Amino acid sequence: MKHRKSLIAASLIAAGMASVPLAPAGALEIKSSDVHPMGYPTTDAIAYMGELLNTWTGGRIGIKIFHSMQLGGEKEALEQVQLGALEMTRVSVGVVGPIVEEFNAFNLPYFFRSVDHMHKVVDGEIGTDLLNKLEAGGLIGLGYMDAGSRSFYNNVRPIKSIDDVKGLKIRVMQNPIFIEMVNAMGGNGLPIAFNELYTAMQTGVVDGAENNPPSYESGKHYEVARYYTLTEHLMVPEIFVFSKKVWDTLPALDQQLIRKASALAVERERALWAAREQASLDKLRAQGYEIITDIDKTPFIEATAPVREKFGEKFSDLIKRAAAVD
Ligand code: GTR
Repeated sequence: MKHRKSLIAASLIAAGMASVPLAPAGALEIKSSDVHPMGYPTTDAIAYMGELLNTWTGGRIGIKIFHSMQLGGEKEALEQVQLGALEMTRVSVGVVGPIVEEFNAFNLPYFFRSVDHMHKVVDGEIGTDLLNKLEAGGLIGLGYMDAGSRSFYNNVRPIKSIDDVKGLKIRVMQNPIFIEMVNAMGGNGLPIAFNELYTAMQTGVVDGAENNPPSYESGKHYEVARYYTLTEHLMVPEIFVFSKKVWDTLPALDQQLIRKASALAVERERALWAAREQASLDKLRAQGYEIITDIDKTPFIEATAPVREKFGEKFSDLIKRAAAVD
């Protein structure tokens, strides 16, 4: 009897095991982080990339997205990817300067002439060269995404001219260029991680920050910094990168599939971006937020000339090449 019972148990276990699908050989779950929630152009594009990989490989490769700052800020995420603890992350080029210094050209205020100019630079030789340089820093650059232009918001006063920036404590991304940029305009730039920003504004550690309309809207920053002025002083692209440590262990075919899916994710993000930028502005206006658009940018451009000179000096050739792209 005892013997029979254990036989049944054994066969049940065997049956149970047979019904659990075994992970296909060479299965790869790509963990990818983003500070934005799902439903944002960048996270949606990475989710789309995951769907493509899933379909192409019959479920062998997939992407699990750690969104909404679950893994902290962008600096930490990049470190995790360099170590190979995380396979992928999508970050702003704003925090990539310490890894490949030339990226800082894209972080200079009023650097790109237009979205079209930015696309031509990042999609051309310059953009590709810079992505390739990431390899020495332990990262595989997979592509650029759009993030529009960044503008000021704060809770003290509407910025109607550069004089209104005077004395404002403005949060910036963790890069000295942005601190000096705000200081050059008369404000006080303070580097704070994105995941700490809302509280920093709420508690008055800073008076405001600067970002594109979708981030301002999606992060509900308007709740604690109601005055938004389209100074459009930065046009910082975003990138998504893969851990070189993990990449080097992948078969060439998987690398190709990831590259192919990345290119399609870029296309998807750019289409989503254009629509989202407009939708965010519409939503804010509908909620009664006044967005100042008729601002004279010339004093802002002039005030930041020393920042472009100081930080651009080291890569003046690259800057000339980018300026010549049309
Ligand atoms: C957003 C960007 C994020 C992050 C954030 C910030 O526009 O999409 O990657 O860089 O700005 O200000 O930290």
